[in-house]
Amino acid sequence: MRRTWRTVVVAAVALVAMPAAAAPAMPVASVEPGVQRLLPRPVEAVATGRAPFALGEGSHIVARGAARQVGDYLGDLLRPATGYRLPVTARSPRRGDIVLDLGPGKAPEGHAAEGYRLVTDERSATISADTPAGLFLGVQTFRQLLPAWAESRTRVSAVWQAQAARISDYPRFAYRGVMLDVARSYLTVAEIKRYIDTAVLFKVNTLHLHLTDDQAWRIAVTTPGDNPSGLDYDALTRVGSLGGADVYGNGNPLGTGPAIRGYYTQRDYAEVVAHAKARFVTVVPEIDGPGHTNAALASIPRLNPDGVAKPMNTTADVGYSTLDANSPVTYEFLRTVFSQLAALTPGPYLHIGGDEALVTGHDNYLTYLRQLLPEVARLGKLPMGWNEYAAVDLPPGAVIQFWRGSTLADVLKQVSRGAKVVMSPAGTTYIDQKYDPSSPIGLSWACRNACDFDRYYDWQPVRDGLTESDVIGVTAPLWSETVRGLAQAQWLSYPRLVSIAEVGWTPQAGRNLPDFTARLSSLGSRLTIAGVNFRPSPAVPWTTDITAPTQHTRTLRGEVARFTAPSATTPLATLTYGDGTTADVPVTPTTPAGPLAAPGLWKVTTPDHRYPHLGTYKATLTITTPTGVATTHFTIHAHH
Ligand code: TNX
Repeated sequence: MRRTWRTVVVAAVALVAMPAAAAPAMPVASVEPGVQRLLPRPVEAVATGRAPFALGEGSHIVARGAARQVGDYLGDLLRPATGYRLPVTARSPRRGDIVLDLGPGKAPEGHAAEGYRLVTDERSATISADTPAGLFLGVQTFRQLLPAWAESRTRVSAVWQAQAARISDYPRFAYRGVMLDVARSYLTVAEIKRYIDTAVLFKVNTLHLHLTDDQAWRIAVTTPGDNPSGLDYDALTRVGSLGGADVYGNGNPLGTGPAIRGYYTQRDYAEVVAHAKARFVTVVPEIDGPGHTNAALASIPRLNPDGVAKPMNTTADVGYSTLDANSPVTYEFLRTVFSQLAALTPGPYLHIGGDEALVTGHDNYLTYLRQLLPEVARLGKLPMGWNEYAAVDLPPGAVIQFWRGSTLADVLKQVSRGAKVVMSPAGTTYIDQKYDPSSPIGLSWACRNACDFDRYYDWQPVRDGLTESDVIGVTAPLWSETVRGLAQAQWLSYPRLVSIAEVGWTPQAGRNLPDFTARLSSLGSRLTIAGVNFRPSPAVPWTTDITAPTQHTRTLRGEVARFTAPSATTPLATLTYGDGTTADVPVTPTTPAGPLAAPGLWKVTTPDHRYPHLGTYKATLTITTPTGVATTHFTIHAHH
């Protein structure tokens, strides 16, 4: 339950000194102000004032045909916390069912690809869309209308209600991305999957994987039968994957420890792609070149003009390496790599990098792109590249990832010829940057002092002479020179990735910072309960959610409740037992907070408390944190 000032239930509890009559079996209901806390903000959402939707023991998920896979996904999400069976069936909807209604003309007009409608009331929660992707996005909205406890992987006592609302929603941009730099520091397949699972909650639909760089090569390439130059592709992982970004050029450590090593077999990669696809996320693989290629040059000697392998280099240095634009071996190599990647990648794009080729030479840079781009086309894919690559003529539909303005004239020229732009301006999308100088990890070249969610929110992605239709979306790159593993990746991502997700989803006119900040306040609970790390920004008035199950005991003892308190170091719990006794009771975090870790759930325990008489008591638990006071009520059936 939420803090009292946001709930409708404060009333109920005349603090009973005597056993309460006819106490409810469940904690007292609170209907959360659902539509006001959705992230990203929908195009149109109204609270209708009807009775809320209530998910119950007997609820079904009604989903037919191609809607079934989304129904299965939703069932898997909600079963652990609710403990309900939630069968996915084709029955005609009954009261309390979730209905996934798929069909032409169901989404808001003109938004068939990803648009959806969501109506919740006492009869049902109905999501309608033209496509399974639209249903999936509607499911993410519905998920946020439920109590944050719905994210729990274990059963929780809560009232599974969603505010009655009518929502009509669709994205501003089709491409809403996040980029993981697994080259500088590795993430396991399981970590990438977990990362995806969280990002989709905010309607992120693209995962850009930066697979190779100077420091390491992370994707297995098999040696093809047709191998004219006899290249040893196995060396890319045997040698190239052993690197990582460990230290700055001056030898100082980059992160909390050395970079994490590893690589993906093609099966691993396919597994990530399949996991993403099941969540309507497109994977965009990047093989950077002609610069950022030291790991390849260190793995395969023949890629070097002198035939001698470069040494691996595990500093963060870049800008010193280049493939040889004038060697046929280079293109033989690239053809092998990109054709294998294309075969494993259902999405339309192959990202060719193209950034910071500082020692390639301009003519050689042009030569490289003019030879590589036709290969991409031959594989049936559209090229994507960092904005430098707009130096050559691009095919219509090619995508320019705009990270800095230095090549703006080229970008505008290519856009006028039919190229599209994904905005990743470093100063407002690079989530690898420190939040502020006190951040233990992160770089600070692109954003120096105040780099919290507000800066990443408050910008206009259509600018610099570009029009709305030139821009297909946004991406938040998480460069990983300083990132070690999933928890740190999450810490840098949340809440800033949510800012970028809303920039990508919500119309500019529908966005403003105070409103976004207010909506963020309930995000901390949801992430805490989901077990997702984040940085509890001091600028957000984080809310507390409490769960306290009904008790059947004459002597109350041990754990009585759990709660979230994202930024509190010493929350205070006061328990009014319902028999005239009140006491401050101990709280302990399930996982402690640290400079790189938000606290986990807190537990409330009570010293043994024996009720004076048999009967039913109504207890009240109040949690006080620096950002507010939250109250819940629970029932104790005091029997023998
Ligand atoms: C610049 S952005 C890079 C990356 C680094 C990043 C660190 C871009 C296209 N190149 O190689 O990892 O800065 O913030």
